[in-house]
Amino acid sequence: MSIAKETGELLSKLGVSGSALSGGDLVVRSPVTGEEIARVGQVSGADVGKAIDAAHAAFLKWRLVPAPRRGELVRLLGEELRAHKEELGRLVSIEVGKIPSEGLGEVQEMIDICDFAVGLSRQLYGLTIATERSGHRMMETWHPLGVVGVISAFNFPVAVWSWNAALALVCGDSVVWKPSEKTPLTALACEAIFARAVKRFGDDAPEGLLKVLIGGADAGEALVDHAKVPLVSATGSTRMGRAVGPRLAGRFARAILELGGNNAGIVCPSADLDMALRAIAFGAMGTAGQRCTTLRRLFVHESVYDQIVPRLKKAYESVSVGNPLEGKALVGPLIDKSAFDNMQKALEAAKAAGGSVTGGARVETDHAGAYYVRPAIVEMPSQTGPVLEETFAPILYVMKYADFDDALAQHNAVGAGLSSSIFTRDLQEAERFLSAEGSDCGIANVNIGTSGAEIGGAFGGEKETGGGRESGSDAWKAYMRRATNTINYSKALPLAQGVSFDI
Ligand code: UN1
Repeated sequence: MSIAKETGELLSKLGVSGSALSGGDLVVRSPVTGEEIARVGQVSGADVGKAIDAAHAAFLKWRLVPAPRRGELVRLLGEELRAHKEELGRLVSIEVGKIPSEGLGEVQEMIDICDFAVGLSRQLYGLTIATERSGHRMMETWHPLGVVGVISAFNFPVAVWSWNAALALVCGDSVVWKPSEKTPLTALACEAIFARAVKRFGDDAPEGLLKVLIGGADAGEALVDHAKVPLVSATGSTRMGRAVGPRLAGRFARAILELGGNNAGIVCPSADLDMALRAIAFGAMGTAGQRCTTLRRLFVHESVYDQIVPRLKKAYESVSVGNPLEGKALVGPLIDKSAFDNMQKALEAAKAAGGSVTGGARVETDHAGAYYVRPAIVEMPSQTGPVLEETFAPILYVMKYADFDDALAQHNAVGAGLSSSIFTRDLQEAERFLSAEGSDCGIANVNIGTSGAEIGGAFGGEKETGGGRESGSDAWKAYMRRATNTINYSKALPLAQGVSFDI
């Protein structure tokens, strides 16, 4: 069966009508073969305003539905995702080129955040705070915020939406989602799955709780600039964040920015090298290097360099690269030609800076429009040139270090600050890496890789990664507004700070 035909069948099973897949002007291709799999329609500027108005009207009703009842909708969404995990996971593999376990893993991440949000729907706690005045009580209340705009990237086309949507919905918000132009089909599938959950939920789910905007940058800009959108959660490049952040700040809207990563690991003298090898291989080559958490830089202590780097090179030479829909490849395709070109440019620049490259060549297939590459490992004399930038492709830069403090300084000496790892069995090194003078990233791990975070923790990073936090822990607070309430149940009116004002 052709990929286009299979895509149509999967989408029909998921509830997307065939008519949505043809006749539009956005051409959708599968990176697996480069072939066209659909043509979908795109929104115009006026459509964006209408969608936001509808979502705002939905918000006005939804905010009055008790939070645990809102949680019931997300519970149903989780059930629908469980029931359609196979189809949606396969569609992710078709549209993004992920290997089957990663396509399914992405859907599992959606199910997990739904479970998390259902529990959260009964735990949107505020504090009761000691007041300095007698006969008074002070507390805080968390209220729904409004329409939440979600802008997502191609590489996690459905999970990142679900982190935002599951939290926003239990928090009493509605959602307007602008997925990547490269992945509209998985977004349409999510819209249909959500509609099923809404139908089962019943009448108190207002129409317009979720609006999906298939369109280009102009649709994203209209969402970012709209006065009725108090929060935009945007995932993508640092370049995109530099455009979005100031526009949101200009109208005092909130931003959750989850931007580029240039994640590093440090392999210390006491590291369990077998474990480190596996973690590095998955972190650097998994998802063909197209995770924002992908391991891109590795600092290896000189005493273990010759033990681990040759083994890593072997793993790079032998890892199976190929069609993720057939067979057992561990590395699928790059998303498109421009990703391939950027990878080649970075490798050229690395060579010019004295790097020694293993891998990186195109893996030829029968499909001229598909871009498979051998992951590249590059031994660098120092951290310069392309090592300082995120290239969204499977390139791992390896550098030797002698002094732990120096490795730590190098580790932190890049613009991005998303994820980081240390491989050590030395307690002092591990704790220093996690301490205030250690890794400056939003995620810092010991003896596991940089990628593949669980949903229970807050996800995001510092510096040029944008500072936002999504998913677990108390990330929900960004999706609500906090009111501090002081109640006087006395018969007097004492003023705070001992001020007297007797009229
Ligand atoms: C992303 O690449 O934008 O930690 C998200 C991970 C995944 C999420 C990645 N749970 O790698």
